[in-house]
Amino acid sequence: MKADLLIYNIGQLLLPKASGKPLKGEEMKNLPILENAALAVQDGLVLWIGKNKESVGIDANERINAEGKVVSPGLVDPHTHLVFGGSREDELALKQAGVSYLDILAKGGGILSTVTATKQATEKELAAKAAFHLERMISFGITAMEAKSGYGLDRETELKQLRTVKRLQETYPVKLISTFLGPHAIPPYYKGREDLFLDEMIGLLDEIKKEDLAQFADIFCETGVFTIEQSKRFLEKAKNKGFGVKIHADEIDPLGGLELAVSLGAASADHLVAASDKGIKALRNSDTVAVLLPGTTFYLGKDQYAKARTMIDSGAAVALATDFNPGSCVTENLQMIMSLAALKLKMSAEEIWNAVTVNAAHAIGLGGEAGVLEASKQADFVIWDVPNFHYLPYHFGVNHAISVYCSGIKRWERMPYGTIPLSAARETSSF
Ligand code: IZC
Ligand code: ZN
Repeated sequence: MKADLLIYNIGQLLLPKASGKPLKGEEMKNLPILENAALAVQDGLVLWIGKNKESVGIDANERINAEGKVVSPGLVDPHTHLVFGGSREDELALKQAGVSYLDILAKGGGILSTVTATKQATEKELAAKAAFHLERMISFGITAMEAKSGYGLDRETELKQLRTVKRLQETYPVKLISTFLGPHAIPPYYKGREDLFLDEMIGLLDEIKKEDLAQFADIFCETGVFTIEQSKRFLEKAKNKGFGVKIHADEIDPLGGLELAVSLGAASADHLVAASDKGIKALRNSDTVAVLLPGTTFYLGKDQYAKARTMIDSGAAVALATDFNPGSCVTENLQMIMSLAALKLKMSAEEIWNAVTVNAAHAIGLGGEAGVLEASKQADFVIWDVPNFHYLPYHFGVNHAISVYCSGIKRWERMPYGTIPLSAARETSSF
């Protein structure tokens, strides 16, 4: 057998199971693993997966020794606010002084401050900045992800953000899904006339569809932002126009966004820290994926995390995401989120790996296409510098990726240890 590339001597090859539906409840505990494995790639696709000893006959142009370490599908990040202008480090001191996220927003800061900076940036500047963050995400092992608009709140700037995502879709090898989040905050001019603003955002849906600028529509359903009724109105319109739907639901107050998501057949309901028991029960009987964002809870300094255990134990499908954004979760590191899922959400390592691969893919309409490694699928994978899959969430806050491949091409690689001559001790140390 001839191949372009052979990765051999893989200690654990993680093979999360793809099916037409996300993994729910007990199914999330099942993480198929092939030990002492090898992986062959041809023309950007997985050609063959098998035991290392069976790979000897493969005639590969390039051979990479994984040195007994872990290889997984590329990670999938199903909730990010990738494209924005400026930054909000000035709000950190306000947070330290006890001013809440919603209070900062109500005073014209928060999302609204990013809206001002995003309006001021040119499309080229936005693309350069988003590309910087996107490349960092790839370095952390992400090969498929979602990016939302929502820092425009007017036609011109929302379209500018969505076109930026399109530009990145065309120039980067990652699978990038675009979401229109026009109803992300109420512009000050529309205070008291929220429905009028919502009508304006609904009015953009046809144009966005025509230019194929977004695959999903999303809304921030929260106290002081959009009500349940407004969320229902917007998402129903979007769904009727052929968009997949998502919702920022029950992050701070339990408004019933989860119940709404399930009733609409949403691809995902995101945040869910304050989700009701009724909502969690409804989730169990649906294919809506609960996208949990523990990095945000951590960053906002909250004690109460989403009830991942109750959700999974009652049979729901859970995914994890960074929520990368300039206000409530400023990190591109999905590996850090995997650690928070272990420590704060009490998810097992098997559940966590499924949550950042197959289930995350389902949450953005890429079920079976991303987050999997199977013959004839795209060869998106990561070689990790960890001895087993339990190790990654355990050792937190760092980047464990050795190299990251999209369609069989190495797109990121860390500096090999030993290239910086610090000490002879590193020759004998591992991890
Ligand atoms: O910029 O604060 N929660 N939207 C809803 C965000 C966080 C992003 C931001
Ligand atoms: Zn968000």
